[in-house]
Amino acid sequence: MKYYVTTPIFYPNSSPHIGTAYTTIAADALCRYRRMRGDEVYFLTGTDENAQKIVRTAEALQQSPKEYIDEVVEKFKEQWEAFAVTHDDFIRTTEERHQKVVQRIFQQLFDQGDIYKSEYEGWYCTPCETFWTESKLAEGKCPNPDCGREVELLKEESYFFRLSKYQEELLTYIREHPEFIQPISRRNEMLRFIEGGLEDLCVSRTTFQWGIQVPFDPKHVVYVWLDALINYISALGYPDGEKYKKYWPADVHLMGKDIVRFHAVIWPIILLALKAPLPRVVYGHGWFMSKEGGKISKSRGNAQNSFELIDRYGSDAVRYFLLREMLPGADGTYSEDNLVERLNSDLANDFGNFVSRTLAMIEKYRAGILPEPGPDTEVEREIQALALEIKAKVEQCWEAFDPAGALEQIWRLVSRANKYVDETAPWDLIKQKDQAERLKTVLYTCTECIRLLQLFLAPFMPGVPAKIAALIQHNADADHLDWEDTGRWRVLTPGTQIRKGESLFPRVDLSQWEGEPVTAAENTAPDAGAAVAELSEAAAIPETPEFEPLKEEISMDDFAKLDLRVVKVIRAEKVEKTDKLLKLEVEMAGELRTVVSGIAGHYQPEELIGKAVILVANLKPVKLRGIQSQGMILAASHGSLLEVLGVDKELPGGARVK
Ligand code: ME8
Repeated sequence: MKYYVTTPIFYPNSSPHIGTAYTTIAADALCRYRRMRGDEVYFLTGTDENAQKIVRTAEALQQSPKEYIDEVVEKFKEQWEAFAVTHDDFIRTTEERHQKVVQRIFQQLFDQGDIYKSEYEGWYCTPCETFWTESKLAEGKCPNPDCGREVELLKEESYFFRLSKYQEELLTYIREHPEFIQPISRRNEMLRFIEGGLEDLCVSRTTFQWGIQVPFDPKHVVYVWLDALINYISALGYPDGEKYKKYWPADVHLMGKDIVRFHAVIWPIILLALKAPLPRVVYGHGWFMSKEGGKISKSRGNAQNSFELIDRYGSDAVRYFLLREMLPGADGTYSEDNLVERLNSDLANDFGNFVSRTLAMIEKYRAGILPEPGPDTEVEREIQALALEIKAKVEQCWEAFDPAGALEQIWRLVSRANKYVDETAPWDLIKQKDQAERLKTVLYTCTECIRLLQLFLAPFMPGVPAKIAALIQHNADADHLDWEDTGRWRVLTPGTQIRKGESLFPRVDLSQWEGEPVTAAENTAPDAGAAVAELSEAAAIPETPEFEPLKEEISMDDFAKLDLRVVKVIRAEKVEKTDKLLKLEVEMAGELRTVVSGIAGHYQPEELIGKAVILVANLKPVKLRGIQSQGMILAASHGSLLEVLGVDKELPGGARVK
């Protein structure tokens, strides 16, 4: 059977981190399991490169978008390699093979009347790359509960996609296909959302050029989500590529809950309009949260450097932790303490210890030769039955995209096997002459359990099978394991030379690193939503920003000399032939003033319009690039970060800041 699995294509506006890693590792584990079953798996991941926020981040770093993304994309590829991810393809949406398909689909949808030209007036959240109507905003900000950032008012000529036309067809489809959106909580959420009514979606932009051009109207670029979703078929060579014919529809699109809405509404409607089959399953897992409660993300600065984590604990242990910790329909908690605890208890104590004690006994009692077992007794039959039961349960968990559930099942075998050793006490059996046969059965059975665990754990920890193969001389071709072997019993060949080897998972102690947790993910890519850069035109972006030293003390009178006022930005435009300067027109108690501000690297002019910001109103005017600048806008900056200060409620232009 063919089996097509995808991850989201990630925005390369930040380095990969443990959150983005989760989806890809979960997809990899699923693919590995499916390959063991003999399925013809196709596994796609990639990067989503035509987003506006990419341009902003690149600008803030004074790089061209292409130069910038090429670097970050390399990091993604390195991360997947370090985590032993076995994707078959990595698609980048700046590749021609993708762009062609997007243009073709845009043209077709336009030709058949599903896309039409009109004018968009509404709000755009750049960090989320999402359009919002006024009524959906939360107190004027992005309503996405994880965002809440400023939105920009857009008014531009745009193309629209007739989502509303397909609303009923989509609802019928979802109702008739209970497996389509999973888990059930997300399905219910989506049904409510669609039943609330779909509005046509703005699918083009004219205010910037970065993106895929609308083929028949090149001043427009295609809205990034329409472009991004199409990756799932452009990578297969839609519409007539061999891979498309073979693998589409996808068996599962895996993703975090944040983007289920796009995959459960826009994507199926594109496919309905193209008369192409819909994916079998859209699965939205929860988020990894930090111990303090926030989502793990680059913009919150709580994302650990995953390369450093792998160096410390090994890729298998980090994979195990992530896959074990995310329960279906819930969020997971990430902390290095939890990771160490799981590693020590599950991997070192339970699993690793079972393997070492078994093999050490074979070495000690049987000179390292796997004995010929005597007849199974009730307890061995019970373990065999348990293994069969676990096999069936693990299969069900994989069907339900629940790796944590599968691991929980597998650990029933680990626990039972440890208990078996304790109950049968081989160290006593060796002392009793009439128990020689029994001892052989026990040692053989324990080694059979190691073989079963080698197979069960292979999808989760791809390094484990080869390590075990070296010890028990079985399944040497660790890349071609057969899932059906988990249902067989007494497979190992007696007489095999066993090696005790090193312990599979040595215990670790955080104090090994002097209690220092792994550092935050490298900040090569500041979050675009936080609008970044330097205030002064000449200042370079420091690698590791230092806080500026405090200035000398001043008196209250000195401070009172400053006249700080709230002003409203009425107009904003770039100062020609500069990268850094914006010319702002601001209103203060009915008076208009012109101010030149060095923030163009951090804000698009249109982002500032309507904002209430703070002006040093009694600063002697200066001429900058021939423009008289009447005051200075306040902004806070640190390293490459910069934010203009402002007020966000009802204060009018002219209000005094004291
Ligand atoms: O949304 N916990 O890209 P993105 C779990 N380009 N998963 C997390 C996570 C966390 N804390 N943080 C991120 C985009 N993720 C679009 C997708 S697809 C056609 C376009 C994972 O870089 C999770 O899979 O913001 C989430 O959905 C995805 O990263 C968002 O990645």
